[in-house]
Amino acid sequence: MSREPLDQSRKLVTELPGPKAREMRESLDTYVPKGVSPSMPAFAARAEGGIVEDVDGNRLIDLGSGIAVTTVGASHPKVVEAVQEQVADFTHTCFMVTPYDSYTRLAKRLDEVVPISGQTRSVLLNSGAEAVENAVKVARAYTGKQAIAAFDNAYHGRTTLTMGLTAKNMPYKESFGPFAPELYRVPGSYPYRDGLSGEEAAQRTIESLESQIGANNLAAVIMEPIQGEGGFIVPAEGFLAKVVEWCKANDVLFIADEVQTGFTRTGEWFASTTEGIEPDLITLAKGIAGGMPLSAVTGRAEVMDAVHAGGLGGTYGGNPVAVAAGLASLQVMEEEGLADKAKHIGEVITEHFTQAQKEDSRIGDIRGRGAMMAIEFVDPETKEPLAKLVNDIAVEARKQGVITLTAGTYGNVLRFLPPVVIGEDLLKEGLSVITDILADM
Ligand code: PLZ
Repeated sequence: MSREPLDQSRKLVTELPGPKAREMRESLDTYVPKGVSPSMPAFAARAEGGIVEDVDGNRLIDLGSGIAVTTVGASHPKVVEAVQEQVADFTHTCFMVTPYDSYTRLAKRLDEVVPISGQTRSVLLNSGAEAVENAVKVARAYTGKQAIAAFDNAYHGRTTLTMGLTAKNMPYKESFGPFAPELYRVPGSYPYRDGLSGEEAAQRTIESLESQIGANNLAAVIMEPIQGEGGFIVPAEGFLAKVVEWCKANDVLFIADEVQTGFTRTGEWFASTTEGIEPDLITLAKGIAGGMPLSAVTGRAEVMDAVHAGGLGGTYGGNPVAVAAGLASLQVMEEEGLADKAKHIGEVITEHFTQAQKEDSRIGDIRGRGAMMAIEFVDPETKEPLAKLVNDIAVEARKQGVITLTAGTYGNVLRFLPPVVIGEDLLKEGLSVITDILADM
């Protein structure tokens, strides 16, 4: 089935929300609980490359990729073809009942790209949170220990276990306790705010791990190599390597949560590579399958095999349609050199906001890596977080047809996660919309 390609330009033919979107929103508010609250004043009709077209015919610039998912674009032709073929063959058998080879082929492909030397094995699942849950199960089974340490500003999901690992209360945890036991939080590295070198921050982390948990009780340390929802916090150089070194010396596993940073997003297959670390387990999701729900835990074979037969699984885990999309997406990433494209996107965004920062000192920090960049807005005198400003910018940008995401423990971070296939002109236009709004505020 071939269709006209979606024009890669922004175009507003109605105000946002348009008349159809208004009606749909009314219906949404009737039938969908307010706990689920979409931010865009538009309803999607189609999406491709760097554009989402809405039901009223407006074309929006996508600077969010559905939260870092559509790295290869929302309907890459190769992914569409792979999905259509698979859907016609079979939609489901349950891998735990009647296996299919594509699952294994994807596991083999992950073995080739993850930054873990030696044989790895992968279990395929449905969501990022489910991957984190399973990594914790594996780590406990392997070490025979229970405690899991996560960091300040961490985000690992919304399920009962992963909420406990996630740092921020509103909106993720408020009124949902009690949380699972044996989850601990330790300070990490936030160079813009703590002013510590990687070495100093790691020392602080290690002291906390030793004094509050004890290596004898600690199964694993879990960390996002760049903290995502927490505000795209890039740890100071050397921080991660030091923490991983401590883990290895103390029989504690290190789990890299690369759900958001993975699959070329930061300019390498995985952010762990840039940090020079080798995790024992990696959690993967989002970019893995071009928008189909799929996740994975990939880890050293010896560690993964600590779990007894039947101990890992789930009805839909590694669904064949999602797996087909995964295989196709990884191929696209390689063929189209998306890691290099992501690096270039990082340069364009950095350049744009470095210019803007010269005129506007509320731009406190420009950080991130590759196609995962963020701006932290602060009061220039006090460094107080400017959450309202960020929210106002995001709301206005959305009205002007630019899909914009916020982040940060204090809500004062504007983050950019464009599809890595986005055209450069489109990206620059999206960024200009944002800096023009900023100049007016
Ligand atoms: N680990 C590092 O970034 C998901 C969440 C959006 P799921 N981040 C986006 C929201 O408000 O729910 C994420 C992540 C990291 C785990 C997860 C969880 O992945 O696929 O959303 O479960």
